[in-house]
Amino acid sequence: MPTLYYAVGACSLAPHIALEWIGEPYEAVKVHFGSEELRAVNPAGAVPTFQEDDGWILTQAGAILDYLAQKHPEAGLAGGLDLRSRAEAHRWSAFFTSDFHAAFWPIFLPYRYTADKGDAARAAVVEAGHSLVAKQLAVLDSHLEGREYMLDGGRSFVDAYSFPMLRWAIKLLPGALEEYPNVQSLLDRLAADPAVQKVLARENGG
Ligand SMILES: N[C@@H](CCC(=O)N[C@@H](CS)C(=O)NCC(=O)O)C(=O)O
Repeated sequence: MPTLYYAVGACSLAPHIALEWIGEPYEAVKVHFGSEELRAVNPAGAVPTFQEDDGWILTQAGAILDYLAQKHPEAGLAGGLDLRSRAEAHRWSAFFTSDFHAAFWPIFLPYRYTADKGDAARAAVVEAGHSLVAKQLAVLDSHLEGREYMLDGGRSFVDAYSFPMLRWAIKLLPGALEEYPNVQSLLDRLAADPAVQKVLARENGG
């Protein structure tokens, strides 16, 4: 059975949601970052890691999401099929990988961004992370004006990709999503989805 290795609440939540939307059998295995079990399938020790039933392994959230959407066209998660729709899907997938996800690193791992071990230096890095996240939320909010989902034509794998990061933002950003009503609406829409709720309950041991 296809297997997703995930960590609770991490970016692996995105392919976890996509698998649930697709509705075909899969196994979800909870792992810890860098654990021996995880490194046996992905030497980077990171999630998400996806394994097909013939043993083939795919890493990188954007690649896994795109692969799942292409593998299951019947689920309608790929967005449109014309050249520009494909480009839009890649554009926003890249945004979540490179711009939005990366904006959280200084908040999650401030010690990687300063050699100064003091609390003030650490707090300054975290604050810089908050600004980075806010910048990306403004981009997202403007894109979502007048839209229900990230891509034309309804729900797609890109919306699944947004979900873990929007949860991080609402928890970590001073002011949460107050200044980003369109982003808040997307988060609310996804949080109300029964498949999303099922995955959250599973990840949290429910
Ligand atoms: N570029 C990778 C990043 C994966 C990543 O860094 N995942 C985090 C969780 S959100 C992780 O596993 N961190 C643990 C580590 O790198 O040791 C992707 O998009 O899949």
